[in-house]
Amino acid sequence: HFTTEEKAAVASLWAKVNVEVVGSESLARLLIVYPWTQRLFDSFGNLYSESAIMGNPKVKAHGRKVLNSFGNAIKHMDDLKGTFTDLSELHCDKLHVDPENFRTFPSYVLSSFYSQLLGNMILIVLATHFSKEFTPQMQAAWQKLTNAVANALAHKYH
Ligand code: ZNH
Repeated sequence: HFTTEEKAAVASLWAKVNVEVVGSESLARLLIVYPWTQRLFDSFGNLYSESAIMGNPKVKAHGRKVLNSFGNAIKHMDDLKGTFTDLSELHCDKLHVDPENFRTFPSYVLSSFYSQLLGNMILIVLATHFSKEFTPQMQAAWQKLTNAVANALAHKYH
């Protein structure tokens, strides 16, 4: 559950976020730092180098889509599970495709785990874009949100 202060903190930063820039950079970083996540995006074409990933138009478009969905979550912070019901189903199916060593985990575990990783990338990108405003309180509120979104995305199969 989010306090009034946490909601206000998240909303105040969100109002200044460039969804295109932060979304594409976060997804690009996920693909660079955890290269095995590239496997889920084989239709995206050239992901062979850092600059290829950063410049890939499909990474940009998908990053924007994912962050817009985050923006929708910010409007419904009291009902994240309800907000992500359909997306949860989609992700638990999609993210099933995975390297051998992950096959032992059910898809909702993967879905949550991958989303935690992406959430951490979003935190890093926000921190670099809003250095002064990204106070410990701000960081804590966003961390709570990214964790809650990851849980909501995996909720359908719990
Ligand atoms: Zn995801 C899709 C959101 C995470 C992978 N996604 C998607 C979409 C959205 C999202 C909105 C679209 C849908 C439709 O179209 O209907 N995601 C999201 C969010 C998050 C996520 C909010 C958080 C956190 N994802 C994720 C991750 C991954 C993913 C982590 C991996 C790694 N997704 C995905 C895929 C897809 C999606 C693969 C599909 C794509 C295409 O296009 O095909």
